[in-house]
This record gives sequence, structure tokens and C-alpha cells, in this order.
Amino acid sequence: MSQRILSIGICCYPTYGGSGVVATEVGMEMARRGHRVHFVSYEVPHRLKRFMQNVFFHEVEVPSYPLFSQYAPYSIALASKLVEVSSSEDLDLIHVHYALPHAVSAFLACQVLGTKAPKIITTLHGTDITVVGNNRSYLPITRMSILASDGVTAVSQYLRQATYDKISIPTKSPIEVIPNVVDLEEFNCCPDQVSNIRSSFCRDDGAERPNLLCHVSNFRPVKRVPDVVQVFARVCKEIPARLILVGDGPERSAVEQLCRSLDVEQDVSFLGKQDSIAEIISSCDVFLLPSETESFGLAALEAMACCVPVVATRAGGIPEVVTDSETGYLSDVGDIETMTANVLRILGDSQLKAALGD
Ligand code: GMT
Repeated sequence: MSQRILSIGICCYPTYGGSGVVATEVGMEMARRGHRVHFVSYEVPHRLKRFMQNVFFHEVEVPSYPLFSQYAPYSIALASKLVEVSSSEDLDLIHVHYALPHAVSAFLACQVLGTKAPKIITTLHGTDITVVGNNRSYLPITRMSILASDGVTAVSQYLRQATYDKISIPTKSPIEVIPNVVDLEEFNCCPDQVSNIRSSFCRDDGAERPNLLCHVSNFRPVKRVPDVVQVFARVCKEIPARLILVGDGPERSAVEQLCRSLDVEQDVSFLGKQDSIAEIISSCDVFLLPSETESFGLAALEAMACCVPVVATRAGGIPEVVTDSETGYLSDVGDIETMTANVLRILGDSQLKAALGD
């Protein structure tokens, strides 16, 4: 039987967050399978910055107006753009990633489109449920937009349950768990690039510093990046090591200050936002993810795809991704001492490191 070619709209945040990454990877894979995929956002998603057949981008413009000076209505501009794209491209479905405000805008667009409305699939990613979505200011509308969707997916069992509990979605409403994905063509052990990157981090002060720790995030409080630095400072007291921090966000200045106060700033590299993180992660020995809450932890999955053991917290959906003592080690949130011990255990035993990485 021949496959039906679908016309799919995808709404996502275009920034470096995991929801935008997953949305882009899924959209590109649908395009490879012959479907026509229309990304709708305020910017081109950062993993989409090369031409691909069957992939199209539609920019949402939010016109300014003196009355909007503080709050321009992006959700309404997005809904209008979805109406436009749906009419011109005859969309079969709109797949929204991150409920707020995307699911609400899709709902609004479908109200306008009436009988010609496409189906709505909503993928819940994390803080759209665990932090923002259940805030009183957003809860009723988040709940309505989830219930109005034709299909709802969550990235982990943990997030599925949190949606039932925190948003009061009745358990008879099905939420399908579809875990995060990783492109193994891009994220693998990258042996060619590893030695170059390693040597650029290891030998810049003339000393051999073979132990590389890595963390990738958007530097929001929920990621607990200061814990990464605290662990690193303790590791440095035992063995020579370097820390590579990839990403940027609100906590960065405070983290830089912490590095100075713990006197480890010489051994920490702040790389900021990077495009080819697979090579960087592959060059490292341990990946740290000490998050306060994490619905899945895409960065941990990417590290594991690069054969790098993960030292993380037992928070949210992380235990569904990292198996304690098998692909890394888990401990309680804020338990710096145990995380330090686990890092030292991995760095001190190359066979253990290889086994966890495998
Ligand atoms: O929910 C967020 O904080 C934003 C979102 C994003 O856009 O980065 O992150 C979430 O979605 C990722 C992809 O599904 C998950 O891997 C992350 O665990 C999740 N972040 C949190 O739950 C904090």
C-alpha cells in the first residue's frame, strides 16, 4: 500500500532548548520520509540551518504597536500564521512542541478554520507542565488546550503522570509516552574529532590534564549549574581535571563568579552556545546533569550516544534515561559529595568508564 503524504505544521521554540531540538529532528525525519513539513516560529530553529527537501519555514511576525510596548501578543500572531499556513498548504495536522502558548494558538487557529481545521498533536516537554503550565496564571488555558488536542504525547512516564497530577487531566484522556530521540549519525563516539578537541583542552597550559568533565544546558536555575562547579572543584582537589561548559543563560554570570571564588576558573572553559556539540561531548570523560527537575534530559541521551558516562540526579524522568550503575550514576538532588565520588570512581577506572560508556 502506498504511503499517504502528509502536510504537517510544526510549532516549536527555535532556541537551543531540547523541545526545539526534538521538534526539528522529528520534522526532518518526516521530511526524509516524503512528508511536507512546515515549521512555524519566530525564527528558524537552530538545528534547521541547512536546506532540506520537503522542509519549509514560515516566520511569525509580531507587529509592534505603542499599546503593546510591554506585552506583544505572540500567541495571537502565531495563531494567525497557523491559519494562513494551514489554508495555503492544506495542513493535515499541526504538531505543537511545548504546550505554552503553542497548543493554545493551534486551538485558536482551528476554531477559525472550522471544518477545514487540521488535527492537533501536542507534545509536552517538561516545564510546560511542571513549572509554568501549572502556575495559576496559565493553568486553565493549558488544561483546555491539552484536552482539546487530538493527540497528546509526553517525553517520559514521569511527565505523563505529572500531567495527570498537576494539570488535573482525567486519566481516561490518553497521553502517549514517546521518549526524546537522538540522531546517531551525528551523535556517536566521533573518534576522528576527539583527539583534536581533547588536546586543545588538555594542553593549553603545558600540563597534561586528561580528565575532562562536561555539562551542556541553558543555564537556568533548574539545571543547578553551580552544583556542576562544586563537584568539579572537589574533583580538582584529588586529580587534575578540566570542566567544559556549553550553553548560555541567566545563571552564567553567577557560575563564572562561583568559579572565581572556588579558584578553579583557570580550569573551566565557558564555550557558550555551540552548534556541533557532539564532537565536544565525545571528547569528554564524564557528563554532569545535576538538575533539580528534568522531564527527560535530552543532553544525557546525547552524551550516552557519544559513549560518555553520565553522572546525574535521580530527578523526574532522568532514571528512565540513565540506568544507575549501568550507563552512569544517579544521586539525590544537591548531593555534591556522592556526585563527586561517582565522578572520581569513573575517572579512576578506565575499564569501568568504558563499560558505562558502552
Ligand atoms: O521544559 C523545559 O525546560 C524546556 C524544554 C526545552 O525546550 O529545553 O526542556 C524539556 O524538554 C526536553 C526535550 O523533551 C527534555 O529533554 C528536558 O528534560 C525538558 N526540561 C526540563 O524538564 C527541565
